[in-house]
Amino acid sequence: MKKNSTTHSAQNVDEIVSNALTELMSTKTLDDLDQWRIRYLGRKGIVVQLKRSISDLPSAERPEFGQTINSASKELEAKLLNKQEEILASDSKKTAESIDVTLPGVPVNNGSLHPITQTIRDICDAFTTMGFEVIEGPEVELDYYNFQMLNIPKHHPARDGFNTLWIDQEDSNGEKPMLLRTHTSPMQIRTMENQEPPVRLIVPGKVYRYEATDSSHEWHFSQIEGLAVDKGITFANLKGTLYEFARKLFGEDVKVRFRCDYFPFVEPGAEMSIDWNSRTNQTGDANWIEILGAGMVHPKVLKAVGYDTDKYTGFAFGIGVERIAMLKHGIDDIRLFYNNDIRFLGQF
Ligand code: FA5
Repeated sequence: MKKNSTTHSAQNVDEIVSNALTELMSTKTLDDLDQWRIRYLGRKGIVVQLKRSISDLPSAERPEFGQTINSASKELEAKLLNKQEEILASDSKKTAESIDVTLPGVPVNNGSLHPITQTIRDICDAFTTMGFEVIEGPEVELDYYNFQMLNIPKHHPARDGFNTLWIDQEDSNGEKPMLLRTHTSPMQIRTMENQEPPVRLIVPGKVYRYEATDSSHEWHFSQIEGLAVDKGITFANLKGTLYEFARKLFGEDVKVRFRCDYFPFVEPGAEMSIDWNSRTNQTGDANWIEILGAGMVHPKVLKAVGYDTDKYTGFAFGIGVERIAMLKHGIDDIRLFYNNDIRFLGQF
């Protein structure tokens, strides 16, 4: 309403109030209601314009017209509040009605342990029931523990087999003394340096090698080292322990192959394999997957840590965890474990 159209009569005010209430009845939302409030009760709204127009009246008529406008204004404000409550109540009723409590719930996706973590736990369980203790060691290791104390001095050709990732830090001789451990075997030395026999432990952990990946090789993977040193330990104890481990993990009828192998820190050395075809219900000749290296701890290694080799002998092994997980679940590509594809990981 424009100022010059404001006429100064109670009848005119009644008309304005009546129009306002008709409009108010048709508002459905809080937004509509706010537009209505601005139009009638806002700072530049119709009620304010009416109030300003009082000064145009002869002073005798001003009080009565002022009262008319005040009561009109109060009425509009009260109706505004009522309408607001009405709209809010109907909104919450609509929300409540839109929830169908009889619908089935949305399934929640539970997280699960990574298959390699699960396999590490299974392997550790198998060995702890045989009396082995679980320990851990550093992934950034010294050449001294990773190679030298394991009978692999500098320039030994066996170093070529462990494609090493060196830490880029030189000592005063210009040599790099630190590396990412290429196997868990350094923990054999770290333990024996600080503990007298009997020793019976396993060491799960990550290892790193600078090598090309394929379906059975990763550049970072997990191993579980095993070490037992005591009086009278023989190669038969080693075989018996590893066969029992295989049976615990894969069942009584697991098909295992044990063959000679060479590692400078054991004598004699061996490797153990499991038949992929019998694990995955395939026919034909055995398809052997190497799962671990092992052997009797070399007397040079025992002497280097100060053990009496006339009294003590021991066996050691290093298990490839990913290979065990592949055989357990019939997974034919090791790289799947670390692609972080939830469609793969979600199966475990
Ligand atoms: C070693 O690492 C020795 N330290 C094992 C050992 C310990 C021997 C104690 C004697 C006494 P090797 O490099 O073969 O050995 O690795 C051991 C196992 O780790 C292998 O049998 C295999 O299962 C797994 N492995 C080796 N290289 C890879 C790789 N690139 N990716 C995945 N698994 C691997």
